[in-house]
Amino acid sequence: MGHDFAPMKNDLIIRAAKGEKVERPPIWVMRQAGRYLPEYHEAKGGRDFFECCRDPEVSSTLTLQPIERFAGLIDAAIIFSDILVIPQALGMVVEMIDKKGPHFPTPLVSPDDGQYASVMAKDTLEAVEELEYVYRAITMTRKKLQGRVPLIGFCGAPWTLLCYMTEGGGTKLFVQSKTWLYKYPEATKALLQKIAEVCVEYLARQVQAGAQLVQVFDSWAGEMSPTSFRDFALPSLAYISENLPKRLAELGLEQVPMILFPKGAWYALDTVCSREASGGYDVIGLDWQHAPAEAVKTRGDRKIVLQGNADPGVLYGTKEAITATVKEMVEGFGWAERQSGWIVNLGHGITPFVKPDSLKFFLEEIHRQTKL
Ligand code: 1CP
Repeated sequence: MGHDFAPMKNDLIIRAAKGEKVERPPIWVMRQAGRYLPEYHEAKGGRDFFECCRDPEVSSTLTLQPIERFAGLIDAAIIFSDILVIPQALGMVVEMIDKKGPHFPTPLVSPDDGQYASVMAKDTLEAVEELEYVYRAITMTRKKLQGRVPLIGFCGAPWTLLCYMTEGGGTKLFVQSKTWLYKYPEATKALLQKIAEVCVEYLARQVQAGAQLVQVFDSWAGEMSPTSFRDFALPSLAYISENLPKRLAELGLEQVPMILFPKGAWYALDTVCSREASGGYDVIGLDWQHAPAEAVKTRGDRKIVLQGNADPGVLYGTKEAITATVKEMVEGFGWAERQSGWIVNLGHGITPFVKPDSLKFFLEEIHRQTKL
């Protein structure tokens, strides 16, 4: 199923993700399409969030908004969707409540719960078939991009998805997910493995549809202890990075760079930079609690690219504050000496109420300070 996409005019992020020397560091921003953009609200109108995800025309329009607004300053698009489409594909009901976030009316309660059995029994291929609308949105977006910048596909990491599936939404206490982890460890491992299998197939289908890099969002990795990360999260993350390349080869598709964003897992940076432990992610996303120079030291001479990691909150601050944060990154990631090994991003998604012009200034500062 080959597509006839336009040749790439800007493939900077793909070259950088492979560890190549590049003319400037590529930039994209997590959640770059979203609530801080007035045009997002305009295009979304009163529509339900998941309804927008399911409509390829709307999803591709939203994906392109930051690319158009920040033309020439931004080097990748990320498909407009959500990590919670996997629980939906596994048969769970997920609603998006305005200004509150995701809500599962019936989260997973215990391994004896009939819903756990039906999630586990759901056929993986059948589950990913239900996400056909994502693949159509990706293909449509690639066409609309006309080679301007590469398109990133994504999924939620198994542990982060398990948190939502058991908590039923966002949480501060992690009562249910920790109950699963420490009371039902075997059922938890089985569920993480099931989700990992779906992730592999789902990402492969996104690549088949036109995604040129993929990112795995482990937004709640920081809730684990180093031991629980090693015993629970890591095997499922390694399963994805080991099996996606095999699946792509089986489907006759080109390999794509893989990015892992284990938010808050500073304790595991050395581990996730190790191909033996994490299976082979090309890029590790850092949140803002890493000092860039320290993260570079931890990486050492391993051929892993670091992505990040400005505090998203700096975009509420002054131009001077943004300039200083950019300077710390440019120096800390050793841009002038290396000209490789770094993809610029924030340390987490851009937040609502940020003025789009503050992001523009951040992007311009990166361009200015990395000029060789
Ligand atoms: O440009 C883009 O990045 C848009 C695509 C995108 C992505 C990559 C969206 C749209 N969501 C995500 C990933 C996502 N979704 C993550 C991982 C990244 C992260 O840690 O932020 C997570 C945890 C979610 C779950 C989710 N979806 C939340 C967080 C809830 C919590 O626990 O605090 C929320 C608020 C959403 C809704 C959502 N997803 C995306 C948008 C634009 C929105 C806001 C919807 C709206 O109110 O209009």
